[in-house]
Amino acid sequence: MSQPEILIAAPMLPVVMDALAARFRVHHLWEQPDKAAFLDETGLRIRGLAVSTLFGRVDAALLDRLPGLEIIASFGVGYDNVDAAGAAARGVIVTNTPGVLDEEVADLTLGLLLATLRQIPQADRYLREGRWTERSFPLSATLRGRRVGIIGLGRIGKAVARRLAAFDVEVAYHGRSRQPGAHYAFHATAIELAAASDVLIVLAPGGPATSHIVDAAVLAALGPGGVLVNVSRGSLVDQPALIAALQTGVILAAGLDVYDDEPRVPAALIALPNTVLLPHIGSGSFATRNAMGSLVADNLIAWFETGRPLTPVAETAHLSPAS
Ligand code: 8YV
Repeated sequence: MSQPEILIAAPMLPVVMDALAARFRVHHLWEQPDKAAFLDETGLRIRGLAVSTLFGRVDAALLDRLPGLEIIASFGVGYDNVDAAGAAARGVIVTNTPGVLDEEVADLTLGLLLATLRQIPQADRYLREGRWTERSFPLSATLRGRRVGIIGLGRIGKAVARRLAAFDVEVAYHGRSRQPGAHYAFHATAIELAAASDVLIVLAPGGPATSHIVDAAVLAALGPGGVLVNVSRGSLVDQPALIAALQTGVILAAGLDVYDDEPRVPAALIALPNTVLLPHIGSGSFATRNAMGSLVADNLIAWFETGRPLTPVAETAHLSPAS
């Protein structure tokens, strides 16, 4: 039997490319000089699509060009880059990479929180600039005694909450619903959580349902000593409102790994001394990115070998045969 044809939309890690090339007839979309002509000629035969957020959005226009598509394997736990509802309506399965990055992102979240509160990058710059010899680095804020609110108590949120327990701070959360079994205080709205917190950590998925869940009012409720940490998606925070809040002392500081229009970060955010800004590195270790890449390849392999994807997203889970 001929090998299924797979389209890789944008360059991916060798662990994905090699695994797919070994089992499938693979096409590289980014190498096509005339993408429209390539899709006209080959689109009909493509049965699997591998994508990462580097590619941009998998939308109806692309799905229209791939009428024989059975599965989209997306790199990352967040899949707001894929029109999953549109895929489901066409009977196309979407998979993501949950589970393999939770601890890594949780580690980074704690690192970013501490870096923001204790001004670790600022202190490093201070030393390198030779300023320590002039005078001691100014005193910083602290994690001690802070109440931490988590927006989105999913797998990563729970991994962050577990770590925070070791830091001996109070944890509460907001999410779509109260989670049975979670012993942290639940708040029905983001604004109530912010009002009851000194640190707000944003960990919910992106997409229209959570767009600007942290807006000017939530930042005002967090208050002048408050710290915002966002490691999920830029879309959850009203970025201009955040910049204004940081400029005017509505909140104390922010630690960000994600932005509205990555990799472009507003100059106003960069100019602020009370921000720690990371270039979306939450899952970015060799080991974790390779584990995510393997799961992308394994989803495609499992689908074409057994008819069962490993980690379909909720919108398309019903399309997988029951096990
Ligand atoms: C990746 C992420 O950086 O998993 C996610 O949702 O945002 C990150 O782990 C991203 O998917 C890389 O493309």
